[in-house]
Amino acid sequence: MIEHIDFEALSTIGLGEAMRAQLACGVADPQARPMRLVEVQREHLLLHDGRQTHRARCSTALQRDLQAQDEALAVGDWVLARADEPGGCCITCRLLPGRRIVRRTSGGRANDARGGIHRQVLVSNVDTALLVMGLDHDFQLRRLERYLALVRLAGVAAVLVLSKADTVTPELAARRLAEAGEVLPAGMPVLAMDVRQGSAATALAAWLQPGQTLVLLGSSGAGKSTLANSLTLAFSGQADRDTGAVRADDSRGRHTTTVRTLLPLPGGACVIDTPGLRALRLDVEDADQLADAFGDVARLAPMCRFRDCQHQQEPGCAVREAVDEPRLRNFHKLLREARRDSLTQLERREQLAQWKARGRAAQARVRGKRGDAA
Ligand SMILES: Nc1nc2c(ncn2[C@@H]2O[C@H](COP(=O)(O)OP(=O)(O)O)[C@@H](O)[C@H]2O)c(=O)[nH]1
Ligand SMILES: [Mg+2]
Ligand SMILES: [Zn+2]
Repeated sequence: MIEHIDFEALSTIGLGEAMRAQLACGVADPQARPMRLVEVQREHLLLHDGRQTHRARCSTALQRDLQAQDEALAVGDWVLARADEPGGCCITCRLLPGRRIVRRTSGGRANDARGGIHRQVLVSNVDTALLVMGLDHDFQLRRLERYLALVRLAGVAAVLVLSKADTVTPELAARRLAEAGEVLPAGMPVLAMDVRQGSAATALAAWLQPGQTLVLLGSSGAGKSTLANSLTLAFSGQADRDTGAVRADDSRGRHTTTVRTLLPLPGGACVIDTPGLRALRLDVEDADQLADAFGDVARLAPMCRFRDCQHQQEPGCAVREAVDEPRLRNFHKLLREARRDSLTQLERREQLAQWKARGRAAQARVRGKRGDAA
């Protein structure tokens, strides 16, 4: 069935080597064609076959399979789809995904089989994450650390793009560049730029090779959609913003990104634009999993006096001695969040009772003091 696969068309929507090899081995449903999920909409899914987009639904069997694994289709997934109702498709199979960026959600009930912990795949089959952060008031190291941990957990390469370089003085830009450098893993590239300019594409050319998929992550207003637009314009040479990156028929308005959308760039790479994430909980259980994003903590920990040092109050803590306090606080915060998610319902109730008891004790102390003063 390989002869029916249009590899050339698929290469325009980010078909990489691994997925090409998977397809070349033969597909499970010979009546279906490989396509890429470019957007999850309320009523249906949007697929791209390399030439055009198709509305699609998920087959009941696939839906059931995915649900049983606490899985769902995500933007960037490669799927097999058959022609369905006129103009529509039915997805019958998902190809084994490569690197995925995952966050935790607490949508489920605490007493369900997974203790209320659910994972949401934000994007699938991504090669590089562009972490976009403004050099203006958007600049926030603690948020950057969170995004860094998110992508390093996924094993996805990251590039820090500091946008709005044109809105700050060169001195401030240089200072913030240096500050960001302090929290980045060694060797991670950083670029400062005005992302509205065509030169943004030149600066990012190394990551925009054909077959590559990039995802834009960062807070709302950071410049992600603007960058996506600049990349599309640079490659197509078209001055019309409505082609490609921003759809003319988008009733939501062009400046508010509300869903994740995969945009094929004319150069052969793809970029997934995302809305800012309000709740970004990491999918981790223990400190070891944060080692990649907090390399300094991981490196220093063996030098603490106690082998099980938590880097909190213990004497002889090498981490507390050397790591900036706000950074270490953030490390603890990310861990605490993850552990709170991992608590069973019973543990959560016990924790709540403890907090209440502590609150009552504190109130009693205050009342006692007032009594003394009177
Ligand atoms: N001056 C300047 N403005 C920018 C830059 N990047 C984004 N903006 C502006 O910031 C606003 C938010 O950008 P947008 O791309 O919608 O942010 P998003 O929420 O991350 O997608 C828009 O008005 C952009 O024109 C930049 O590098 N320089
Ligand atoms: Mg946007
Ligand atoms: Zn320690």
